[in-house]
Amino acid sequence: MTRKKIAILGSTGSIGTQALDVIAAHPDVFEVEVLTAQRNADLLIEQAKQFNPNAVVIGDDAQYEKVKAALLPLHIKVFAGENALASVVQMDSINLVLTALVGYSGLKPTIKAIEAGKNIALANKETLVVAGELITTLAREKGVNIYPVDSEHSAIFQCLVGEFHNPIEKIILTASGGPFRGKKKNELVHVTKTQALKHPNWTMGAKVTIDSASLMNKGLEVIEAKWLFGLNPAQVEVVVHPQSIIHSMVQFEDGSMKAQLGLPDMRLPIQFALGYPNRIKSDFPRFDFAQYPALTFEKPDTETFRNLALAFEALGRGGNMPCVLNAANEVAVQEFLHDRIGFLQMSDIVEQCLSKINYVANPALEDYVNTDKETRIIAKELIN
Ligand code: MN3
Repeated sequence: MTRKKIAILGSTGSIGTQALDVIAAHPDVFEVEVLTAQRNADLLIEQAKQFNPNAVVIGDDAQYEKVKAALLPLHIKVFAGENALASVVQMDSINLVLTALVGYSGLKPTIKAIEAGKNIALANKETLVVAGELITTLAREKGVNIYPVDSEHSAIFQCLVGEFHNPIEKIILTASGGPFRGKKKNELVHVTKTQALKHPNWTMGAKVTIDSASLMNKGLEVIEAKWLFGLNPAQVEVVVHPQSIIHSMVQFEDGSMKAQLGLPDMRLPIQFALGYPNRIKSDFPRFDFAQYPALTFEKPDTETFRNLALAFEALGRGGNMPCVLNAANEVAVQEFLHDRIGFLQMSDIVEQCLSKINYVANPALEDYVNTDKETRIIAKELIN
């Protein structure tokens, strides 16, 4: 059996390191072809020494010499900068590109990889939020498959295996509710980033953890699901399920519903995306019903957590509005992480950007680029 050659964009982040754990456990199935990191040169060097890829890219030019010197004796090619990222994903030898970059930065390299006909394991949900129509159209043209890594979308994908010809009536995305579930607005005015960064169930990067606390993560996932599975907004429902055992559900046209369950462990959806269509034996901890006598469900509180409603609004308006939502949120999260705005202000900024930025009905790539730029400027003005 030939091994799948994987390029990991963002190998030093939470998804990237867990993907390398999966690959290390199955050297007979996978090999690492490319690793890329934005700033963490030390970890990138360490990973390259362990996995011996064909090439690595360090985003930060200033660290190029350091990485090059460290990997020269191993004959690993070293590149630096954004353009290098865009060209390295097109290398002939790559079978699958795992996009684990954070935020908008994932858009261009994902487009380049699809243009080169590479199948994508998509962990960077913002790519589909910003430019879902463009990405999915391009993928269809190029005959490229996009395998979801996000646990909810992986769950839906797993429910759909063997059902691809059967229409979906609706999907139900589950949400943990985050660390502030049950709280009201007046209790959220003064919450700190330390509190927001304590997710009850999942261990993830800072951006997605803040998004989970504000329910923006679920909003972004609603948009991501729309594009991955070709749905109308009305076919996407969100239910709060604090135990994070059911990772999401699909209801078919006969009324039957399928769910995918398991302990919250990102390695499982990562491994499923990398290994598809095969399920690979793992030693991940197994779920035990006796340990969870009560799996509970409740409606999301969109009065308090307005981001989820704002995401549905952006999706309903379409065009460049999801791109506005994403850019405004990326700025808001950064400002919150730097203690410059409060938790509730994040939604204010997103809402105001959605009303201030000009609507573009059928955006091309440059419209997305401009919308992203303009939104970031407006969002920063609103803060200062
Ligand atoms: Mn998720």
